[in-house]
Amino acid sequence: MIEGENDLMNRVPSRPPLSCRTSPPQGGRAALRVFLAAALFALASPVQAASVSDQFRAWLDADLWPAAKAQGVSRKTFDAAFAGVSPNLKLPDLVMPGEKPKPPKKQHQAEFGSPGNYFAEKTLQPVTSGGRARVGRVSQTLSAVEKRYGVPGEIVLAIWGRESGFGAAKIPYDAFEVLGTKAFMATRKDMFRKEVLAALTILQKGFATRAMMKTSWAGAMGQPQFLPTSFLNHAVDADGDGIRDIWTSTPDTLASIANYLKHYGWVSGRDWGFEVSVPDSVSCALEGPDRGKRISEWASMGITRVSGKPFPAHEAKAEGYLLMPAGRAGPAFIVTPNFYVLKEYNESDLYALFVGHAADRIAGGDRTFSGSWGKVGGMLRSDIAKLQERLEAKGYDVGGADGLPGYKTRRSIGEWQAKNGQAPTCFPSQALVRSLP
Ligand SMILES: [Ca+2]
Repeated sequence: MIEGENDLMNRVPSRPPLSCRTSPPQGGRAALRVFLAAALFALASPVQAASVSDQFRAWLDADLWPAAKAQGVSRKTFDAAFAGVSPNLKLPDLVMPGEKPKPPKKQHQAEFGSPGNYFAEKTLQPVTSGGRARVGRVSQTLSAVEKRYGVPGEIVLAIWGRESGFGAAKIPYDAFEVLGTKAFMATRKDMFRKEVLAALTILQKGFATRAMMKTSWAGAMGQPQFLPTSFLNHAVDADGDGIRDIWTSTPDTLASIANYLKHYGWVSGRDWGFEVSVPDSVSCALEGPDRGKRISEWASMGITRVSGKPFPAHEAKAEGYLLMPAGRAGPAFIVTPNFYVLKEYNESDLYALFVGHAADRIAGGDRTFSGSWGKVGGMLRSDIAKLQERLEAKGYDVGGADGLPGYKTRRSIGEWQAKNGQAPTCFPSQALVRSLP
């Protein structure tokens, strides 16, 4: 069991969703709204656009500067960081000054969308074949990293590939433009305020130059896609040049990813998890990191590995957790505490599963899941939120009615279905929205 694991963390990414990190999401209504607002500012109302910029400048001086100063940032550093910076109104998830934030109706984060799309071969292949191609090239670094941090090389490669295409992804934004805009006017501005202050600390302490500090549109920096607080806490200098260079150094990037996982409790010697068959006699409502059992107990309930092999002996006597990301409409897994460590990198079951699965393929050759994903994940967030509210009204814990179907929502659905004489599916559906009073 991971300390502090809860459904809020389960369903709200602690970091920006990586599928959206290198380019703004296409077609998201919120993004479109912001884009239109930005276009309106630019075309029809230059005075208003100027006024947002003026308000940003006033906020920098009156609000952010005192906070930065209090943590040891000099005026010179502060001014250098924000020289020439004005709010970037094209970034998604912004709230115009004077407006109220609106919860998104549509699901535009791939991490919480259709699992079938998320695990498409065209998405997996570049990570797995790219990872295999690099095993030889960076073998010395990988074995040093494995030895020092206890994290398997293929896990580090899978994250590197997923986050930045092994450093090939364009990460073109200025950290202070993105983080400054978001701290000023994003839906999660408190979180970004901490991040922009951390970015100022990085600059003040000379850990990186402003020119180096490039981010995705979501403010995540460099090849491991670290937010500035993660950089301060987890980045390491592995090539010995004295700089924690997560932008251009491969050894620093790989060691920093492994160090991050180690800090979050990666258990050396344990797997991340195994795909399994779950008989109908075992309820899908048993899933979740707070319902762990010895893996041998899960096996005695009739759960078997799809490979036909038994669970490794050292795993069988340790704790494991049932994971069914699409309920009965998709593959099932017994995962270890390391699965939840991967979720610390991005709070989504599908993300952690992608990394574990890609790592298995890098190490052991391409294979697909034995179970197939049903047509799930296409519902509107607003409809899932409606379902969650109805379950909450009946006393079920769904981890907050946020429209994201995390394990608390999935198993509450299963429990309600069982209680009402239905075969548990443990996943939201339109039929459930209609039938659940
Ligand atoms: Ca270095």
